Amino acid sequence: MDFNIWMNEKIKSVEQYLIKSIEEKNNPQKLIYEAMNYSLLSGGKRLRPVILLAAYELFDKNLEAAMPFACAMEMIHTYSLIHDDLPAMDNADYRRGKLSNHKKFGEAAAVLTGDGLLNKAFETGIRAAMESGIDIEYAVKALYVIADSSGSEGMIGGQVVDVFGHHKISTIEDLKYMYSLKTGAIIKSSIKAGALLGKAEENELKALECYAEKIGLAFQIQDDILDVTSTLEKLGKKTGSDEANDKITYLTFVSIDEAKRQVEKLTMEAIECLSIFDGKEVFLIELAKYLTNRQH
Ligand code: GRG
Repeated sequence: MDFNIWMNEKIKSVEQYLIKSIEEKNNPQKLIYEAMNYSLLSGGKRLRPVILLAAYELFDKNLEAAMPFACAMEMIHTYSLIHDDLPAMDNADYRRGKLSNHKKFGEAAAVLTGDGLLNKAFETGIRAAMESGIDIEYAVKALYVIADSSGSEGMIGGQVVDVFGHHKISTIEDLKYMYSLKTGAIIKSSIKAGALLGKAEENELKALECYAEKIGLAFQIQDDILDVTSTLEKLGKKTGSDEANDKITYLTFVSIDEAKRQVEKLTMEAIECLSIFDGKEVFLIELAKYLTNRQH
C-alpha cells in the first residue's frame, strides 16, 4: 500500500475515534466539553497516535484494540499544547491555525481544559485495558509507559528544564537532554506502548526504542528549523517565536544547513535501528522520512 494512503487511513480512523471521545452534554459544566473538543478536534498532524498504531501493526493487525491507547496519546499531547500556550509559559495566541485555547475560552478554562484532557486520556486507556481485549498485563504495561513518559521523568520534566533551567542550557548536550524529555519522551512512549500492546519481544522493543530516540530528536530539530524558515499560514502558529522569546534551540549551536544535515543523519540512523524486522517495518521507515521532510 502507498504510504500516503496508509497515513490518511490512520489519521481518518484516529479522527473518528476522537470525535466520539468527548460527548457534549447539556449540564452545568458543558463549557469543558466544548473547550476540550475545540483543541482536540482542531487538526494537528496526529503523529503520536499514528506512530503508536504503526508500531502495534508490526505485531497485530487488529487496530481497533489499540485505537483508544493511540487517542490517549493525542489527548495528552493536546493538553500539553494548551498549557504550553498559556501566558505563564509560551504565551502563544495561535495553535493549529486557530486561536489558542486560552485566547478563545480564557486562562482559567484553558487550565481546566488541559487537566480535563489529561484525565480523559487515562480514563480512555484504563477503560480500554478493561474492555478492548488486549491482554491486561500488556495494557497495564503500556499505560505505565505512557504515564511515566508524560510526567516528571518525561514531558513535564522537560518542560520544567525549559521554563526554569533555561539559563543552564549551555551546551548542545544540555539541549538534547531537555529535548529528549520535553518532546522525545512521548514520541518514544507512543512507539513503546504500541509495541507492548502487540506483545513485542525484548529485542524488538530495544530496536523500536532506538528508532524512537532518533526520530524524536530529528522531529524537534526540524521544529526548530521550521520556526525560522516557515510561515504562520503553513505552520498554524506564529514563526520566529524562538528568537523573539530569546529561546535556546538547536540553531543556537549550529547553522541551519548543519541542522538539516543532522535531521537527515538521525533519520538514516533511525531506519537502521529497524533492520531486525525484515521488511515488515516499511511504514515506520516512510514515517521517519515523512517527519524529516515535513514543512508544517
Ligand atoms: C505544558 C506539561 C507541558 C508540556 C509542554 C509539548 C510541549 C511540552 C511543548 C510544546 C512546545 C513545542 C513547540 C515543542 C516542540 C515540539 C512539539 C511538541 C511540537 C508540536 O507537535 P506537533 O508538531 O503538533 O506534532 P500538532 O499540532 O501537529 O499535533
